Amino acid sequence: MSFSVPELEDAEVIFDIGYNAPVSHPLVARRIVRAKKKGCKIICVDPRLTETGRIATIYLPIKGGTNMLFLNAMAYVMVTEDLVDHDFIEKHTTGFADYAKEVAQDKYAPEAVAAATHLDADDIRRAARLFASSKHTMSIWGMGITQFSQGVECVIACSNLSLMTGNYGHYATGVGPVRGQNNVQGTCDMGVLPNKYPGYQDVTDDEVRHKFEKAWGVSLPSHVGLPLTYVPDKVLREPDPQKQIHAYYIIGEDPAQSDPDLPEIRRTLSAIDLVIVQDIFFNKTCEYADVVFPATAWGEHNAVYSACDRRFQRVRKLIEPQPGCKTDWKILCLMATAMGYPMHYDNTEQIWDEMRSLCPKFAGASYEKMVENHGVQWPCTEDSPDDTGTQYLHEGAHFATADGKGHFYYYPWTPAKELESPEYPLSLSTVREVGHYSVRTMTGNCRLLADLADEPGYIQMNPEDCQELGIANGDLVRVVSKRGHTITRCQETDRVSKGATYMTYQWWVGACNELTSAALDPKSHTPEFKYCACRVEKIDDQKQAERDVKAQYEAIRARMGIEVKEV
Ligand SMILES: Nc1nc2c(c(=O)[nH]1)N[C@H]1C(S)=C(S)[C@@H](COP(=O)(O)OP(=O)(O)OC[C@H]3O[C@@H](n4cnc5c(=O)[nH]c(N)nc54)[C@H](O)[C@@H]3O)O[C@H]1N2
Ligand SMILES: Nc1nc2c(c(=O)[nH]1)N[C@H]1C(S)=C(S)[C@@H](COP(=O)(O)OP(=O)(O)OC[C@H]3O[C@@H](n4cnc5c(=O)[nH]c(N)nc54)[C@H](O)[C@@H]3O)O[C@H]1N2
Ligand SMILES: [Mo]
Repeated sequence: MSFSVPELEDAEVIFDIGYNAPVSHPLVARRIVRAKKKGCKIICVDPRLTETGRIATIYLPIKGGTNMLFLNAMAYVMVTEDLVDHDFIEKHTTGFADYAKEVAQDKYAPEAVAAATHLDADDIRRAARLFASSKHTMSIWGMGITQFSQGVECVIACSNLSLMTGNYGHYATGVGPVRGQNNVQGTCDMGVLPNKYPGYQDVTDDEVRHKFEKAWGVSLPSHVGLPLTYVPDKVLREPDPQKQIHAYYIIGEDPAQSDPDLPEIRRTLSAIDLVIVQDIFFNKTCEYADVVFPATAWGEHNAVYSACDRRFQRVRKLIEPQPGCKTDWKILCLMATAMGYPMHYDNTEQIWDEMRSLCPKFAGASYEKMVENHGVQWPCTEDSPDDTGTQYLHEGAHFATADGKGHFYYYPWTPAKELESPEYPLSLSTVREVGHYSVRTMTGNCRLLADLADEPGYIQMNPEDCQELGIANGDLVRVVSKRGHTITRCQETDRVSKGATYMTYQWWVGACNELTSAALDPKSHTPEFKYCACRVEKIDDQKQAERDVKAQYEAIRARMGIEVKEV
């Protein structure tokens, strides 16, 4: 994220695309509301009418899977109506002329993309003019941009709009990919990526590799590792025994619930020789585990989390953990030691300081500074007290590229990999809901939250589709895709368009990942969770279906060792 979350309150225009802050990040949502109260204009682009869409100045109910067409149409208007910042483009960017020529093609005129994007051409023109009208336009996006086979290219297309209008490099402007979990930014910062060491240093860079080899007294491979989403392929389809995966050590992840195409994930987990799961609960993946390591949860250990705006924050231990549980770092030390590499640290600060000594971007972010300054935002390169970190990136529009400039790249639209067909006539997008968290280990056993929403979840459908299928609000329905099927409850709502359906991926019984496709973005290797084709079937015997759901739910809970108390 180039800016800091609090800056959103001083935005003049917020461009919100594929991101549902009121559900996913209520604290960010509050900043958006405060900005609006101060006069900020909001553009919201989402196929479903979200609460942000409801308070938006311009709400654009885009047809799912057409982000790039829309973004190129926005660029078309900016270029052809000459709304761009020529001075900024000349001083701080490269590649604009070629890019402008591409996006100015007739096929990107709002009138030309209106049919495919389901948008009104005038609304697109109004949105482009509003975006370009301010130097405090802040863009925020989420999974509605990234969870597509064309995710990365759409991120770049969003960035182009900010570059073209001079919306980079000063206070309350720039781009905000709003990240997922409290510490997903931290996992990337700390090198939990197949191509990076901590601090975004390349594993293919010899100098960097030698630095880590020297610090750890080991030799390290010079090739890029495998992304998570390639595991099924390397277990089920890899002919070369040297390249097959035989062991899978899973820390704080529940692929048997959160990965796409669960029937294939189950085949994968069953076929691997060794599965180790390290978690704070017995999750669905634990059913396939040979070994389970019980770890401590937040509040039971000291830690540092990075927020999505690059902010390291200290988190402290409040209570003693359950007997038998160890912190994640202690379990890792014991594993390393057992495997022949004695690893010892006295506390988390020692680990943190070692990391700082190896990562120039984070070198100055000491525990002390984090406490004094309510967190430290990287880059923070100097140990001296003067360097308190970086609130926003690219100050003065100096970019972190070799030539210091922002580069324009043009991409044509590529549709989602699986589209509606006569057999599967509806599109399925999978999203989040406010009362439950990802794989639901952390929220599923709380009665208050269960009162808000419970198994088997629901599928949001347009009233016209419900009527055509003879399904009423609240009915149990069967949802089927090429990969599998699941059972869930119909939620009739005119917030979604005809032909489009939405499920949340929080449910164990109504698990939408039985249906989703493992089509990946070639650059980020992120699955296309936001688009596949499905069909919804009416269930005639509702009473039997209710009994089946209850039985399935109880069986899963029993396997997970959850005591079911009737109240
Ligand atoms: N309560 C709660 N909060 C959470 C989570 C949770 O499980 N529960 N999960 C956390 C995690 S891991 C993450 S990554 C974040 C994610 O937070 P968000 O990015 O907000 O997540 P989603 O709800 O998956 O998707 C956002 C929006 O994209 C829209 N969308 C779908 N298809 C398209 C499309 O083609 N174009 C456009 N423009 N939009 C589209 C959806 O309608 C949805 O409103 O939330 C985090 N916060
Ligand atoms: N269909 C569909 N699927 C999706 C998505 C979608 O939009 N649609 N979104 C995707 C996204 S963005 C994400 S991030 C993933 C999330 O999916 P996951 O990462 O699988 O789910 P989480 O619930 O975030 O947590 C994973 C596990 O971490 C455990 N855990 C929590 N704290 C700790 C800890 O301190 N230590 C250890 N060792 N374990 C801990 C939890 O109990 C849980 O079992 O799902 C993805 N899957
Ligand atoms: Mo996420």
